[in-house]
Amino acid sequence: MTAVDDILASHHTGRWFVMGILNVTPDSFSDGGRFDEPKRAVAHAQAMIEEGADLLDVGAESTRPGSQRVPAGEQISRLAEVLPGVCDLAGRAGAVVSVDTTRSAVARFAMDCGAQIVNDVSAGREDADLPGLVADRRGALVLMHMPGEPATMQDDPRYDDVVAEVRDFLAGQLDALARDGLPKDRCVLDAGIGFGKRLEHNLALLTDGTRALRGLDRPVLVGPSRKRFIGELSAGVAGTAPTPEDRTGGTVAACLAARSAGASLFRVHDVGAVRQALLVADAIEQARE
Ligand code: HH2
Repeated sequence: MTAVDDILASHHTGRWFVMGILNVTPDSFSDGGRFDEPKRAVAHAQAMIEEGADLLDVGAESTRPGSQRVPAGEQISRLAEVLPGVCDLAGRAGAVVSVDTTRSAVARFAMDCGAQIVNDVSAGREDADLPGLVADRRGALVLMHMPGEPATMQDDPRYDDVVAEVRDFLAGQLDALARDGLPKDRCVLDAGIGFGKRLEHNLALLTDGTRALRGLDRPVLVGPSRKRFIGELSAGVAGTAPTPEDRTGGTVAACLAARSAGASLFRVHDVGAVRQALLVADAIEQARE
């Protein structure tokens, strides 16, 4: 049984949670078009729960590099056929549902269906009504670092000190949202792997970035799942870069590295593999104590 308050306390308790990704989109980089048919989406949610997902993150807008924005009304109509069923089966299984959106209208619809977390890749910058909504519902908000917009973020990402800049940005957003009525203790932080980042930025953020965000006294979420940096690192093994579906090993490695640096939420496509890896890593750690 997973409760939002357990997730919000995970940086103190040491518990971790696997968040399964469900994209009801035609164009997501890994699973686009696979789950935009409602029956298949709900069946996939069920499969991820059986693999041990503690949370399900349902999104109706791709934010992959170069993607175009999806209006709130279109996001709601994509979610309408899927979310009630997903919330129902998550509720019966003791899992929490989050909605991957930057728009308060979409978040309100999802929370009316039973979602308790809003995963906002704009970290509260896009919709001034979002913090108040999350506060009123006693939900949680994931604040993610992204420079600019998905359409342009990979054009030429540059940082003097990526870890410090991401930490300072998220610390500033925590303060800004607190002024707008959302207490810091309702927030989770995410460095935004693959969002306006080059390979070296992603690598630094998984460990040093996680430690820096932990320094802000909030739980840390990482989302390396099947992303391009894994393909870049393993290109050449079989002559070509692996497709997103063939990046499970790299996803597991990235999650374990982030776990050792203190991350407690893992947003992934491959729920069973990541959960198994985290359980084994825990057992190895306990055997040493
Ligand atoms: N990554 C994606 C989407 N949402 N949210 C958080 N908090 N962190 C992430 O790293 C993150 C996210 C992109 O991955 P995916 O949902 O698989 O693809 P797409 O955006 O193409 O739908």
